[in-house]
Amino acid sequence: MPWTDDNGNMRVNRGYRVQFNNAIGPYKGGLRLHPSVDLSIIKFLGFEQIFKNSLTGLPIGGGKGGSDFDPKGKSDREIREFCQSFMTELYRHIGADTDVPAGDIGVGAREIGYMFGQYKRLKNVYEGVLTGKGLTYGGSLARTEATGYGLIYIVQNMLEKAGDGIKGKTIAVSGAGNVAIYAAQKATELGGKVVTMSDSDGWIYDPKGVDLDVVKDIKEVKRGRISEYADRVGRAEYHNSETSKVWSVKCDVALPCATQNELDVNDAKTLIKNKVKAVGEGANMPSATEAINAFQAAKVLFMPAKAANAGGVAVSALEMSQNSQRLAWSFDEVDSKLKGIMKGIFDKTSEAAKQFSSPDDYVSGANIAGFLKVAQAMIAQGV
Ligand code: NDP
Ligand code: 2IT
Repeated sequence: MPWTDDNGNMRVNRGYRVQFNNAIGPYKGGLRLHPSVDLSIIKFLGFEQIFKNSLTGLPIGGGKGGSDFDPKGKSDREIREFCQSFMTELYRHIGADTDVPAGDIGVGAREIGYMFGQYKRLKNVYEGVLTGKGLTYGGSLARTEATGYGLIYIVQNMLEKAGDGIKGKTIAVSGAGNVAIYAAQKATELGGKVVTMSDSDGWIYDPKGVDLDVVKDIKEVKRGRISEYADRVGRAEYHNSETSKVWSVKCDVALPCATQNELDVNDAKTLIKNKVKAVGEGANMPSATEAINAFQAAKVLFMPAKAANAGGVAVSALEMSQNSQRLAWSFDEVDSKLKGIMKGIFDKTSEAAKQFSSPDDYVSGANIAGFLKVAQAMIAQGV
């Protein structure tokens, strides 16, 4: 995708869309803008998305896309031109009944807006071809909050089954983007204390609980760095990511919400030594396989990404429904549907865990419950 930077130089980036499986509905999944993006990353995300989307119980297939374009430090004009160029290629492959992209790392309402405008310009159709849209043109209330809220709802379900809950827990969150911020917000609302957040440069520790108004101002308004939190909140510490990670902090619940492979086996060992009770994956595949094995061996409750972060795509599917009906539901209506969907995912995952593995093995439970529906649909359709 060609675009021009603010100095008038022509730049070219590579874009991807992997349409992985449409047995149960149109391809559905986010678009990621990050310099690390390549075909391999988009394929693993698309593969996970198939089973995550199946778990939601809603009619959505699996896909993923993105580009190695780096949005950091770009002007609004550069972002707009890049997004328009991306859609100039992508529009011929997508559609409300074919493939419905959304946001992911580096793609929020601003980018979706520019892409939606370009799609409409090229196709002359007003349809729900993208989700995560702004509220003035077909977006759903609670989509912004959905992934983070959904994560906390399912972690709460998991803790409740073990006779416990979020209330009173000390929580370590990584990331400071869309998923991290709204997970921290709901966890705080339910009486938890979130003591860490991070970005790729470093992390903050706030012993009194992170002030989310400050984080939102830094990240959502100023598009700044998490280090600014420690400048603004005197009691907080800032640590460089080269020397340590949020997982070194003692916590009851750990919520990796930044990116893949951000929690390795040594981090898992530290968390276990510090008596972590539960881990919920807000990001996609943030924990290394050996880390997951260590958590399960130590009887730490572990909810894998495809179940834990499915609230985002679930509300995306609700946005598609609202667009098709040409209606807009209230925040409470969407939020209560989200809560029900996360409970449904928890129940399906627990049930499959009990039937095919052991009761607390949510990793096998989510894989098997997600897979069975897709496999049955594929066989029924004559594969
Ligand atoms: P955002 O772009 O809003 O935030 C990403 C956060 O993670 C930032 O704090 C970013 O820091 C950090 N991060 C990203 N890449 C890296 C990296 N390579 N190393 C260290 N830190 C990194 O993205 P989201 O919050 O939307 O996404 C976070 C995770 O959640 C991803 O794994 C995504 O796939 C997953 N997810 C997102 C959903 C959604 O609805 N948005 C739904 C389900 C899953 P920095 O600013 O320094 O890059
Ligand atoms: O990983 C994910 O589930 C997302 N980035 C959200 C996808 C979507 O279509 O809302």
